[in-house]
Amino acid sequence: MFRRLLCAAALATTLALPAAAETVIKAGHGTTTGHPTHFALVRFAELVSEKTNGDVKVEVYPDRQLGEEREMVEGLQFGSVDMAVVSTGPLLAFAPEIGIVDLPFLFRDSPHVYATLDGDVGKDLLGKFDTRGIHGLAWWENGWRHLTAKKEISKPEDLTGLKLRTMQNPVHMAAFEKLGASPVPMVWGEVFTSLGQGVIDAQENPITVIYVNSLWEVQSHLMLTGHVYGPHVALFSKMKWDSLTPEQQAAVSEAAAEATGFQREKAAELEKDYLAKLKEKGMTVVEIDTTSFRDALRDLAASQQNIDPALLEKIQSVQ
Ligand code: EAX
Repeated sequence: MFRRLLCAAALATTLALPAAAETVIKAGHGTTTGHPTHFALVRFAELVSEKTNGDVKVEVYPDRQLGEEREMVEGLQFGSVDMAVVSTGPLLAFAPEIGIVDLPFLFRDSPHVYATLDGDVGKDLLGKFDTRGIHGLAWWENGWRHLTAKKEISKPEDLTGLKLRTMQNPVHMAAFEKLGASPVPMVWGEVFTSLGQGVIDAQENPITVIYVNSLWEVQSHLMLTGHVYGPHVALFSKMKWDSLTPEQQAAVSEAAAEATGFQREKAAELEKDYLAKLKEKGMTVVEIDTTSFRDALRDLAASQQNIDPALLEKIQSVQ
């Protein structure tokens, strides 16, 4: 009798259903492993694994391994990329309404940014992606964008005729044209070489992006303009999202929300550290009175067809 029981138990084990097939999420971003977004995605992956008891695994692909930012977003629509964390550069092509966050000098400070993006304004904007095959997950942080060049720029006149690389973002292009520069829209992967070859003279990005991409080697001056707050939007393929169980969707959403707070703290910590390092690398760092830039851009919003005046007023009134 005992032998028969043992055999039955052994048979049952071999016939036991294999563990549920692991779900894999391929997540890409366009900057290096030293950027706060990479730390956030690694933390997000840990949280997703914990919250799904290992059933869902996030694979992180930095450095544009899954393509330039726009290619990654297209990949979300086709299903070749499951998650991408990107700047707003390419996003206006997918959800024009997002352009409002690109307005220079829109946000007063980081608390104003977080109160806006973590409230119904941010949730509504993320919802704009739903009809475009994309699920908006969270507002992570690229950082406050500053100007770099091969000379000091302290007023708009200093930008006259300067070939300034912008993201492929009509709001940024219009802003720098208004300031007197010649905007050159360009994917991020070409910027370092183009600066080195003199194809472009200047660019603008957060301190973390400037440092982790060694821009001190091709730009001598960093002007702390903080002219735009740059989000890194965490986006999910709708195809992939719909293939998850409700429990897995809840786990992914919770993990993204927890990683948001982690990422913003990491961004602030790294920005301080990297600014000191840029000075050590010999960059001339200039504090800028941005009044003349703000004055020159006063009527920019009215000139942009995708900017909803009511939403602009709502954002400006957020406390
Ligand atoms: O996402 O294109 C840009 O200037 C972005 O800030 C950069 O790729 C990091």
